[in-house]
Amino acid sequence: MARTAFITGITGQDGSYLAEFLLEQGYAVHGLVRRASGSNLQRIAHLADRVTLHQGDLLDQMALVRILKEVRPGEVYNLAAQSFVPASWTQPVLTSEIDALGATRLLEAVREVDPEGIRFYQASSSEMFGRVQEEPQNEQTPFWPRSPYGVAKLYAHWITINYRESYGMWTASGILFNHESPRRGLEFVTRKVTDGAARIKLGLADKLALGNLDAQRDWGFAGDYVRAMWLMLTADKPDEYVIATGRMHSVRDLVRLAFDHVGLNPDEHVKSEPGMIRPAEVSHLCGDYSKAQRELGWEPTVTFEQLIPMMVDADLDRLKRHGDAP
Ligand code: NAP
Ligand code: G4F
Repeated sequence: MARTAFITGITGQDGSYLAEFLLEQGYAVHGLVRRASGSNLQRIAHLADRVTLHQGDLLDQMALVRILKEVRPGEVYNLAAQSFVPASWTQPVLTSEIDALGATRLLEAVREVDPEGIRFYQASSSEMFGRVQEEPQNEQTPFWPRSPYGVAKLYAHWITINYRESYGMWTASGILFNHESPRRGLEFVTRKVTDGAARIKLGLADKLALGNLDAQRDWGFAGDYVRAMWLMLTADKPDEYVIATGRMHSVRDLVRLAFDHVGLNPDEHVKSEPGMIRPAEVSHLCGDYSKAQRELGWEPTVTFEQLIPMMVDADLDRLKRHGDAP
């Protein structure tokens, strides 16, 4: 019989790649979708007849219990979140409700429905390291989150560990560093830059306003990172793992690579706006993924130098075919 997985956040970047990956492994894939007045299914439109969607919300405890009773999954991947860091300053309470308490609601649903049979994955984040306490960051590095988002994710990270320690539940958590793809939301910096470079190349725009160009991140490819989630949930024991590339680049490097790829000089188009600097910045992040490599056999396959041109090409292609549509 096919193994059954339930994914919250299936309509997001990672959810769409994870659904594809699990279908390839022969899983029956179910996902949680929020009711919206317009479609939020673009990223999984190509999977429409292969996944089963359930309407619900991480804010709605009863719905989560009802859906788990109906689906009876062996694996639950909690990817749903308000995932945009700046929005966590303008909507801190909502961010906490979804990203922090949402994890507790889902863990409670698992505990109610099948605490021994369900394996649980929590999407933790390198944003929890915030003001970093050592270089590079590994599973033992102390946390110092710098945004309401980071604080909420840290709560979810610890409640995931706590349910393992309190109830013996099979709960794992991946501390994932930034990962990107052509499906990345347009407000995140990689996609903003690749979309911006493509627009300027095609004459649809002339300027691109960014925030802190000196910030540095460890950027990997989302397709690689969802494979790590599955390796964690199918491992012999539940644990925490850093997933990263171990290489760090600045936003300035990112801009240079994207604009070089389309033969443009960024100095003529890109500027840093003081108003776009965050109230508290995470200046740099770089992950040590050696535990995942050793215990899960995971390593990244796509480099930053491959990732960014791939995203620029996808944006050029989309803009040529559909103009301004996302
Ligand atoms: P994303 O593209 O922003 O997707 C977020 C998903 O969560 C969407 O499917 C969204 O649904 C759903 N969602 C939001 N609020 C919800 C709610 N109240 N109830 C149910 N679903 C809700 O994020 P992503 O990049 O795929 O990231 C996946 C997860 O990994 C997130 O938890 C994120 O915080 C975490 N993470 C991401 C990265 C990264 O670099 N991408 C790194 C570390 C950790 P709609 O489509 O309806 O909005
Ligand atoms: O792309 P970003 O918005 O990603 P950020 O804040 O690192 O968060 C992402 O990665 C986390 C993992 O560490 C996830 F947990 C989280 O859900 C999300 O996926 O910004 C990256 C850096 C920041 O330092 C920001 O200040 O780029 C800098 N930046 C400079 N100009 C900008 C811009 N970021 C955005 N979004 N837009 C700008 O114009």
